[in-house]
Amino acid sequence: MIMRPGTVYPQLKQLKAEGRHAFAVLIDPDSISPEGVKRLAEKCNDAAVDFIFVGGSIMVTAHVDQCISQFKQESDIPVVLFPGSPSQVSPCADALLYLSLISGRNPDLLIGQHVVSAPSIKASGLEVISTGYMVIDGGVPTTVSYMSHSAPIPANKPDVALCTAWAGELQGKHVIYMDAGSGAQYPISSEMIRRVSGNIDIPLIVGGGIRTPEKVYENCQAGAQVVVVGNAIEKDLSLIREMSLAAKEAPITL
Ligand code: 1GP
Repeated sequence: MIMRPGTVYPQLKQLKAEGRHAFAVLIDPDSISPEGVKRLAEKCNDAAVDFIFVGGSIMVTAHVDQCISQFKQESDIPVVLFPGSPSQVSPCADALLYLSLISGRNPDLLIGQHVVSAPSIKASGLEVISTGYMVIDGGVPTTVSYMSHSAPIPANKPDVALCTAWAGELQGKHVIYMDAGSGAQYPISSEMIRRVSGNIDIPLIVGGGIRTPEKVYENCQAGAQVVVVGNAIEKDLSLIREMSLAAKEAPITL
């Protein structure tokens, strides 16, 4: 079985090495129409968005394939799967975030579902990016915390976040993804992002509850390599341009 040579992870590593920042738009295939995908692709192309993340909690595989294929007809932006369950693996994407919920204590989300999905991932040939996934308390219960019976890391405990990220790094994860959860009331604090990013050698992805270009800038300034926004863009496509620009204009963080 031949795994596709990666193009996404080298880009993430380069961002980290050069202290630069990128912007990703999260699409939930269940809540976008075919016309919506086309409109979104145009906006993302115009705004030079760096990555498209595709994920959702209850996605149906047929939608995922269709949505990605359609996006790819309109755009060359790399599409990265951010799956909520093993059924969401699509060979149409460019890469897959292979998530282990390292902030939780549920063996199923640390290794169980990985065993179940391994054959289809191998067969897909996707670029696989081993990801330490950390849920941070964003003020409202998240789907992932509910489904996994795992408490998120408290928002005011940057040291717990750092130790968790370190553990992920020591286990050989390629990236750390800190997520306050879709629609979080409070996005992750700059203090926590700075603490984690400044002390790990692997790229850091941050998302959840980010609603303004200023917040995107702030998160990048604190050291996030990639900032991900979903909900806010679903409501207002015009945010894409300013948010993408904010990530690119943020100062270099080494
Ligand atoms: C990606 O879960 C986030 O990490 C997306 O969150 O939908 O709140 O932007 P929003």
